[in-house]
Amino acid sequence: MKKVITYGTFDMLHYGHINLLRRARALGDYLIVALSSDSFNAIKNKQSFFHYEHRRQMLESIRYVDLIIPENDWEQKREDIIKHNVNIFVMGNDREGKFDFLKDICEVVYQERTPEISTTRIKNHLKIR
Ligand code: C2G
Repeated sequence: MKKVITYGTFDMLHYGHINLLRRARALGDYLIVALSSDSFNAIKNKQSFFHYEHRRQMLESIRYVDLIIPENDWEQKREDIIKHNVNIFVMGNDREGKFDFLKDICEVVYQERTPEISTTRIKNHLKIR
């Protein structure tokens, strides 16, 4: 079984996230999403509209997602990949190159971001903080 992992906040789930999840899952047989906790969002300077539990609830309803684990810090990736026997690490190419240090333990794939859509854009349009 080829296992894939990806990380993110996935706030206000939109089709850009879904494209990422669908493409990540298509690279293997099992997709783990490490979902940023509310405390880690604060470290990332991200104020998510939905708290972790609601973001988790929405993500787990997506057919491409097989397992959700919390992402609590920047440093846990290596441990997660080893612990879950992950073969492929996937992130959007807005962070191209940032995770190449993981190449000694898994394949690292940066996927094209979906243009025109972002949580920030949705929030601004709806005038949400
Ligand atoms: N994404 C995308 N296209 C968009 C918007 C987002 O492909 N239009 C991808 C991002 O590139 C990312 C994933 O969807 O791979 C989740 O997006 P965010 O929640 O914004 O992820 P981020 O906060 O950058 O999390 O340790 C990694 C961090 O947790 C990264």
